[in-house]
Order: sequence, then C-alpha cells, then structure tokens
Amino acid sequence: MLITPRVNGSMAKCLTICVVVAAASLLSVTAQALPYEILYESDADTNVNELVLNSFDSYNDLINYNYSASIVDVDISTAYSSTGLTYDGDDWHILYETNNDTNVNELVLNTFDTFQDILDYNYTATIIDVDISAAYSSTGMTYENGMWHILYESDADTNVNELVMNSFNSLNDLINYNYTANIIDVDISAAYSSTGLTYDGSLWHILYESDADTNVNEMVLNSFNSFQNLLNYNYSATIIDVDISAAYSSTGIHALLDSSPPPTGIPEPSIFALFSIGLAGMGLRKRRKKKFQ
Ligand SMILES: [Ca+2]
Ligand SMILES: [Ca+2]
Ligand SMILES: [Ca+2]
Ligand SMILES: [Ca+2]
Repeated sequence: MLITPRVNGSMAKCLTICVVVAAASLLSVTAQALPYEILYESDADTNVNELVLNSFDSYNDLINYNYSASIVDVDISTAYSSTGLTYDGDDWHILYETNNDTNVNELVLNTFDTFQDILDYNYTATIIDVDISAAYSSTGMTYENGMWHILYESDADTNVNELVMNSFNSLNDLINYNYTANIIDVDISAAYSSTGLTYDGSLWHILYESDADTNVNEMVLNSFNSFQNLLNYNYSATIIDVDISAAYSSTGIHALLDSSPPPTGIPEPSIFALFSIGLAGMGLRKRRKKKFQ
C-alpha cells in the first residue's frame, strides 16, 4: 500500500525537493502554464463570505502558493458542504454533499455560466437524488473529455481502500447518478484528507490538506500520469508549503483547460445568494479534521 507522505522536520525538506523535481519532470509545458483554482469554505457556518477562491496563474504558482484571493459573499446552507469544483468548457460547477447521512438527495450541483457568476454566486441548483454510503464522503469532482468523476474518501482512517472513484459518461448521467465505481486500494495518511480532484489535460491531481491546522506544509498534491495510474495509486507527491487559515478548508481544485482565464480580485459585495436546499441540521461532517481534533 502506498502512503501519502507525512510532513515532519528535516525529512519534509528532503521530500519537498525530491518530489517537486519528480513531479515537474512529468509535466508538459502546456499543463504547467494552466491556471488553477482552489475553492475554500468556512469551517464555521456563517451568513456571509462562506467561500473563498484562490487563483494561480500556473502550476508553479500553485506549488509555490503564489495566489490571488477572491471572497465569495454567499450564505451556504448549514446542511451542506462544498466538496468539488470543475469547469466543463461551458459552465462552472460546485458540488455539495449533505453533512448528515440520508437516503435521498445527498448531492446538489450548483452551476454558473461564468467565473464571475461564481464570484457573484449567480447560480442554478440541481438536486442529485442519490444515497451516498454513510462510510464515505465526496472530496472532489472533475470533468475530463466528456466524462465526469467524483472522488470519495472513507470517513474512517483505514489501511486499505480509502478512496473510491465514481465515473459518469455525461452530465446527465451525473445528475441521474448513473455511474460506474472503482475502489482505489490506497492507505491515505491519517494526518491528511483529500479535498480536490482535477485533470489538467495530461496529469490527474488529488489535493490533500492537513487535518490539523499548522503554519507550514498544509497541502500535498498527488499527481498521476493516467487515470489507470490514479486507480492503481501510482503517484508522485508534491508538498505545498502554505499556511491555510484555520477558519477555512479547501474543498475543490480545478486546472483550467479552457482559454478564457478566470478574473481575479475581490468582487463587490453582492446580495446574499440563498442556498435554499434545507435548513435543518448542523454540520456534523464539515471536515473530518474537526471530528478528530
Ligand atoms: Ca451559512
Ligand atoms: Ca446515505
Ligand atoms: Ca489510512
Ligand atoms: Ca494554518
């Protein structure tokens, strides 16, 4: 079983150098030039500013965490948490999952015509009537050449089978949850949780964030040079030496394959968009790190 690297002391520095070189050698020039987005959600439920987008001009800016931030002034339902971000060449999509396990309607897709519409939270919502296993939580979503993929991670730390990939042949199949499942037999470090999945045109990437708040090395990117290598968890790891705010957790990553670059900067305050899919229940599974802290 493969283990995502733990980040400790001098070994971390060695790992950083080694894995950055290894990962960089896999990348094409095209993929390195792509802009990236990371979505964050406030750990605490609030009425305003619950999402933040960090934008990166290139892969190098991502791994060096050279970013610009945009606050999204939106009130997310206390019953849901964001778990994925992707762009399909036409629309942007944020995936939400219920914080409480239910038998129906556990996923919701919010769709945006443009990146600016995300910043203004001008969206349409689609409820996905699916019963997600109580043992797993969605942690990433990506569009890839007409297909859609949702990554799940076991809520409990185990030594095997900690990830599951659900794949869909179209957006319609995703909405109707007509899927195929692949169990990924990997042992994820107990100290990290997956928070994003993206495909950059040649490589697949899974983003991990430290469950504990620290001042350094809070993210790790695992990269795969094919979908099969992802399923086999044949990866290279890159430690991202960044101090993430203790108040926010990453919930999605996207490599922007389309030519239109996302705008950056802080948007004007907007009318609070209402994410009105139910108001009951407090977030019990906002982020597994809260459960384990
Ligand atoms: Ca809220
Ligand atoms: Ca369920
Ligand atoms: Ca594990
Ligand atoms: Ca931190």
